[in-house]
Amino acid sequence: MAGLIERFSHRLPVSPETPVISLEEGSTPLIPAPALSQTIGEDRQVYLKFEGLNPTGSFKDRGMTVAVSKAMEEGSRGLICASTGNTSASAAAYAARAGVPCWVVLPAGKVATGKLAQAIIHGARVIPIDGNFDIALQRVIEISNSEGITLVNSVNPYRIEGQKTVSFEIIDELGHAPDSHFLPVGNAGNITAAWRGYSEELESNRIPIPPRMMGCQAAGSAPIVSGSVVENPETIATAIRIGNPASWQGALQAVEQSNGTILAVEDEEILAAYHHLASREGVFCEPASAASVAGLLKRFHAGLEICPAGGTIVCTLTGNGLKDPDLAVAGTILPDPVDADLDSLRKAMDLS
Ligand code: AN7
Repeated sequence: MAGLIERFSHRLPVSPETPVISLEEGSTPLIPAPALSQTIGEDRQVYLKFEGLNPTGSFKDRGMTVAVSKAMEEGSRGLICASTGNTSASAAAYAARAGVPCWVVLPAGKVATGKLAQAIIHGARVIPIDGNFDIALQRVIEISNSEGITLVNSVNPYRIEGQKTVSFEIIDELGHAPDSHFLPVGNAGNITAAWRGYSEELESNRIPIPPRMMGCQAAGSAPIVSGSVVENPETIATAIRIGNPASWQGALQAVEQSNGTILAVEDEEILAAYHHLASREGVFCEPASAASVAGLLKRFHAGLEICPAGGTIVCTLTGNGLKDPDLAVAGTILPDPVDADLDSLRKAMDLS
């Protein structure tokens, strides 16, 4: 399958002169979630848009291919971003592909191991800071302006353009828009982008009504829910540990125009959804991604409206579970090795 720019060139700000920097991103599966659908009941179908199957393991690649291609077209001398991890992994990979340097500024000690490994192996200059994502973002905005290095956080408009394509794919695959779309919210670029995609489909009469946009923030990092900046955001879902989202207005617009909402989910609810997805649906996403499913289940259990009977719900799973292996194995104890003979193995299998 071709990359996004090739597939959607007529709907992206590119021209034949744009050098395409692609890793064949997008075209991710829309996986039915039978166990979740059964829980929700009333013949409602839940689908998981598994963005963790993008080339670097997260949805960020959709925006990155457009941002980096445009940067190359403009003759950029390098890329910079602040990141809770996934943006840095994606930026590092596309910078390697484009052959330009990449600097990533990260909150020290708060980035999942897999993401850090990616940034390093792709050759980015990794700079951990004593400060959170929000401070890192302020700094890279200042430095990119003064040094003429391209900022590839989602404040770069090309990131949002690339990420809007997720909505095109969902509509193509379902043959219609879902009734509700749940997704995790951190810096709020993704909800802004997905809403732009649906809005464009609405304007061009490809769908009659768009879905309700249901953004899910971690309770300890839920500035849009509380209506004020969170100075010291906390959550186990480090990807969305963000207290002052850059696309705050975009998120508000998405929920206002779509009659949706932004809700907060507790870390325990995120972890429950994370384990449910892995053990019941066979889908291993990272904790932040499970916030979408946590939000769906929270509203369902609270008796709040989620989607009409017989309707369709899409939950975006933004990143791959392998990004955060430490969390996956935390709290488990690996059994001691047993002898390699069949009897010992049978015994270890606990077959009675
Ligand atoms: C797995 O990498 O902000 O609301 O610096 O990695 O568009 O910010 C990551 C965000 C959801 C939130 N799920 O998306 C970064 C970064 C995962 C993420 C989000 C992120 P936005």
